[in-house]
This record gives sequence, structure tokens and C-alpha cells, in this order.
Amino acid sequence: MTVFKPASSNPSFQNSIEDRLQIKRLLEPTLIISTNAGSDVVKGLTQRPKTLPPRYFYDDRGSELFEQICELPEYYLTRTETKILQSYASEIAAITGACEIVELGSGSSTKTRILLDAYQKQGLPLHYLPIDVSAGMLESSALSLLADYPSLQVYALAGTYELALAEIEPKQLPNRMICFIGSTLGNLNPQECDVFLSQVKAALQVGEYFLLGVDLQKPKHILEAAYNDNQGVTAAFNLNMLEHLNWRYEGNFDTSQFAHWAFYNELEHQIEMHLKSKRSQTVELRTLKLNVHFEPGETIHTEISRKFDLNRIQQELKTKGLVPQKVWTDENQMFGLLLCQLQDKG
Ligand code: AVI
Repeated sequence: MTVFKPASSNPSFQNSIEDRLQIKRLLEPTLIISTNAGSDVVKGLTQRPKTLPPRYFYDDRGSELFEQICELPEYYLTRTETKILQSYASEIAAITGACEIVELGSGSSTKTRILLDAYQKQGLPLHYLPIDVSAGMLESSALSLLADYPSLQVYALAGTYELALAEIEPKQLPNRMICFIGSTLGNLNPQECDVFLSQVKAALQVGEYFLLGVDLQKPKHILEAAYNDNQGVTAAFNLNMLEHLNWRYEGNFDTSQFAHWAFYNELEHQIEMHLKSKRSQTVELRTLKLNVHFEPGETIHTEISRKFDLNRIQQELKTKGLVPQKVWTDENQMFGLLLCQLQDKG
């Protein structure tokens, strides 16, 4: 594990932030994705139906496209969760009191500012522990936050959620709150979700908090529009996974020969994203010594995005000892924000 201090060309700025920023790399970024050297890709592309792990969405271009998705008129999720946070952040701060804010998949930390503002207004100390696979993203967003919040301390962890939750430092404030917002929980299947919630539970002490944002079930046309936007940004995000594989594993996917396909599976309550082959074609991934044949219309399943029922998710959290203390939604019940407290470790 390596710890590094950020680079800055301004010496006075550097001194002030050096004391307030620590970034630990739990794993080199290249290893994060290639610990199994692409065996997940080989496995996914040699089974039927074909699949690819959603983590391959997030190279630099994919992360940029995801930021653009969050701004789309059809993609109501980010806007709606932001509004809920704006309305209730001061209540969250009042409930938790002095509290370290741990954020899983912090990305650009935009929504974090709403929480930091609320804690600052109540005169509470600001300790922020962002966790993300991208050390570059952690550094740039931390530097921007540190410039805007003079009393903020940042202890960033670059690594997977699993590693970071297991490695988290003993806390310096009375309480801790793990935040998992943006409905990223929906990208985990039920088994992965169960494992993830156990990891959250293991990282918390009794009395500590878990703040969860989830997208709720709603009419199909609203959901399908959110994943089939008019500007084609979601399509570009989906297709970019193939470009990422081309770069990472010396592949020759021709993205013009695949189409984005997203629909709402009402039985499973999930959006499913696929890439559909437009013709018969064979693709090579040289580094993986893999040739993959596609029939016309054959698909690769790239993502699920589960949509939750507020009562059921509360029950599930309770069975993990994570007891919802407050549940907030927007006026149209599109999105839910749950503040849970760990009540038993058993
Ligand atoms: C990151 N995650 C919550 C997004 C979602 O809505 O499931 C990823 C995404 N996929 C397509 N659009 C956005």
C-alpha cells in the first residue's frame, strides 16, 4: 500500500493542503482491473448469453460519459437525489452529529458538497473519506474540495470498495457514516448486494450510520427513456466498453457493428443494457488469445440497474442490522434516500 501527497505548483497552497490531504493506494490502478488478467472477460464472452462486467464501463472516457449522463434531461436520478439531499442534509447532520463521511464511489464528489455544507453550517468538524478506484479522480476532487472548505480533512482511499472497507482507518471523530448514493447498489445483483451489505456492516460499529440512495420502481416509459436518451450519450457509454476492451486487451471490436439496447425487465424490476451485434462477425482480443464469434442479433449483457421497492429494501437492510432511521423521497416518489443505523453486529 502506498501513501502519496498531491503535487502542486503553488508552495503556499501546497503547504496548506498537504496537512489536510492523505491519499492511500490500496492497489495500483492497473491491478484493480487486471488482478485476474481478463479472465472475467474470457468467461463472459465464452458463455451464452454473452456478458461483460460493468466495471469495464469506467475507463477515463467512460467516466466522462457517465458525468454527461448525469446531466441529461431524461436521466432524472442525479437531479432528484440532489434535491432530496438539499432538502434533508441538515437533518442528516443533526442526527449523526460530528461524523466522518465515508463515500463509496465518490467520483467527482459533487453531491458531497451538499453534506459538507450542512455539517459546516452546524459547526461540526469536516472529515471526508472518499473511496474510488481512480486515484487521479480522488486527487482532483479532493483538491477542489480542500480549496473550498478550509477546515476540511480528506483521507482518500484508492481501491475497490471491498479492499477499502476492510482497510478503513480507526476513526478520529465520535461517529462515522458510510454513504452509497446514486443508486449504484442497483448495479449489483441480489447476491452481490448481499455480500456488499455484509461488508458495510463489518466496516461499521454499532450506532454508526449508512446513507443509501436508491432509484425506485416506476412506469416503464420513464425508465426506458432514462437509459435511451435522445442525444445518444448512454449508447456511447455502453459502446465505449468495447473501445475499452480494444485498448486493454488489443481487441478489434468495430463499435459501428454493435447497437446499444436497453429495456426495462418488469418481472425482475431492472433495466438491462446489452450490446447487439448487427451482423455475423468474429472479434479478436489478442492479449487474451480469444476469438469470439457473434451471430447477427446476438447480444452481450453489460449491465443491470435494479429499481427498488422502498418497503422491501428497508426490510432487507433491517435483516443486516442496518435499521432505517429516516427515509426521504421526492414529491413524485422517484428516488429514495435512507439513513440507517447499525443496531447489531450479529
Ligand atoms: C452508476 N449507475 C447507478 C448508473 C445506473 O443508472 O445504473 C449507470 C448507468 N448506466 C446507464 N446509465 C447510467
